[in-house]
Amino acid sequence: TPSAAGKTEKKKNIDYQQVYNDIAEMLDEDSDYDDGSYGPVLVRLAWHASGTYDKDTKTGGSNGATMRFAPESKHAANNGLAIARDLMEKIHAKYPEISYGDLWTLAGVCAVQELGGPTIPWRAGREDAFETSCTPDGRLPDAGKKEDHIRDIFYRMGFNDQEIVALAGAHALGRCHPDRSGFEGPWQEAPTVFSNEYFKAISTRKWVKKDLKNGGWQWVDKNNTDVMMLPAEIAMYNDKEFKKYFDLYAKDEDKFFKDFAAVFQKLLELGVPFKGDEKVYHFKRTTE
Ligand code: CCH
Repeated sequence: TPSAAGKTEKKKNIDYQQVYNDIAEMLDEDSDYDDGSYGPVLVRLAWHASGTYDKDTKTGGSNGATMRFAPESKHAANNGLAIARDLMEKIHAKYPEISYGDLWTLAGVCAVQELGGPTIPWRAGREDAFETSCTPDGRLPDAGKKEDHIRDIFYRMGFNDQEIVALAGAHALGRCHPDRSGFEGPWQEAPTVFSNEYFKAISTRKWVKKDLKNGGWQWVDKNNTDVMMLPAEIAMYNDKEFKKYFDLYAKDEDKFFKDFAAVFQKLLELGVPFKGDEKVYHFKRTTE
């Protein structure tokens, strides 16, 4: 059962590197799942748990892990994330002291690192809340909308244009599922490797519109119609202010990795009431 919100807890004695290692081991345990890794869906869980933050009301964010509860678990944006939450229950059973917010964000960090991405500094300190803290529907971006909507959503969290584009680079990982978002396919051909390939794809390929069976549409690469871009993404790329950062990260992967590490940590920490004396973890990859 979740611990009461705000309750002062005794110092937890959790080996977070061991938690990381256990999650890492789980990532490729089912070769039939998608492209052979649970990493991408775990990154999406960490992001959707965090991206509900509203800087003005200081509500939402990863702190309460309120996606455990309806109505938030049933928000259309969260379709498919039960898979990720169920995986994390197995880890939680082994480490019952960890808060779900800490666990889900640590899993996002683990997935990015294990799939080849940068080291993401991580701190513990989230406390589980109850369903009364669930955020209203509509706080996460709608992929069918345009760049002004994307700005509204991410400015509400406190990000600027460059940070928004850096975060979007996470779409190097994973794919869209017709039964989750209604869109279909990965953003490029190597969806289990964290890289700047997303930026290379969006900036160098010829994107054409494709109608979908469900009545919607998306962009596909003219030369490989299995890879896709969301309507919101090409709208962003066509925006002058956003475009310069897409082009920057397409040319400079080191810069992307550095900026992504900082902005992903910022995302995962939005609204978390740190006391200031938390240990900052730089988890060791299982391949190191
Ligand atoms: Fe995303 N994302 N995302 N995304 N996302 C989807 C999948 C992933 C948008 C829309 C979608 C971020 C930002 C945005 C991941 C990480 C991040 C899908 C398909 C849609 C639609 C869902 C499905 O069908 O399974 C939009 C719009 C934005 C606005 O900018 C950010 C930020 C991050 C993380 C930093 C990852 C990873 C996936 C793949 C999930 C999987 O299961 O493969």
